[in-house]
Amino acid sequence: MRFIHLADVHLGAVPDRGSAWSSRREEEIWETFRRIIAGIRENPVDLLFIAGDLFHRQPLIRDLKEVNRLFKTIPDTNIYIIAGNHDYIGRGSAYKKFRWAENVIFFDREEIMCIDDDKIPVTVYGFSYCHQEICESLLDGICPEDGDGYHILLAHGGDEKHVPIDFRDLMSSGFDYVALGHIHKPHIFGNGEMAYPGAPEPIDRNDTGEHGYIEGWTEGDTIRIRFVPFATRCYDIIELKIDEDSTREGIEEELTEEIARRGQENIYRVVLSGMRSADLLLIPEKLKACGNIVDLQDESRLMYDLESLKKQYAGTLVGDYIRFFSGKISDTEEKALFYGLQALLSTSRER
Ligand SMILES: [Mn+2]
Repeated sequence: MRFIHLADVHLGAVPDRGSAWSSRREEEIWETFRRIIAGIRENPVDLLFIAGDLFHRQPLIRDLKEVNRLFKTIPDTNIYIIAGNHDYIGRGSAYKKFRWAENVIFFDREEIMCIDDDKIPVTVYGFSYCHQEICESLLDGICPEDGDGYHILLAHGGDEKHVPIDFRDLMSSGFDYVALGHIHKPHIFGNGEMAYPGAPEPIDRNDTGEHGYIEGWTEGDTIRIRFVPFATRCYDIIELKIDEDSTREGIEEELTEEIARRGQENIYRVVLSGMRSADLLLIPEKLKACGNIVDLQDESRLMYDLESLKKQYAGTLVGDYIRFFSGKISDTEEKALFYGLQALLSTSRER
């Protein structure tokens, strides 16, 4: 038996709204989903699990028609779907009256149901969201029913407002596999008894690292899984260290090279750190043009000539402040000194 476990596809999401790559990313989320289905068409699996948030928001009928059309192209795969907190089955939800293809099993209730597969000895358990939040620990004390075959649970959540989960309990609850959804970062528990596949494509700037899906198969009595990286691009953080010799052109060049090295297609958050001299003038727009940069954070501190400042500001608060830190100081104290100076000097200048 082989299966694929997906979650948090978030079809319809528009990542980094307002940026140059935003609409392309919207398409890529759909394309990656289509690529996964195409992969199943070429190399069929018995089961496909979609553990919630297939859609970023309430799906329209036409969205359901499109995924259903894709599901029809893999008739040998039974597809089990639960709705998550983003695509919950709210009042008037298109999910309610939709007629799925024969190979699709949609859990339409906010209570745990269990369904025996019609082809292979597998029982699938699951529940959907009918509300945006479920604060109740719906999974506490859950265990599989008696019966042969594999018992697989689909569940969406794991935080305070979305079905709090005691992961240790759930892992040892007796299911052969627990297919989770909701957390966008992939995570495999224990020896693979339970996993979050994460979002197949990262949805926002916090979804750093690899993204893809989980592939599973049976070996005798046990289920084995592996994470399959599949995303078109990733979010990454670049830290640029600045020192007193840094120049604007040098920093831009360094950033351009680093982006080329890590992947031009990826989307970056850039953090500037270190000490910069007073004559370094950075142009944020120029730095942002070095690649797909969603955020530029300047945490660098101005380098001060303490001796001359001390003389210049003798007898004032600034002078006293520098004197307070004189002698040997720790890294933290040095930070405090420079941050404090930056604040004091900028306010004294404003006056
Ligand atoms: Mn979710």
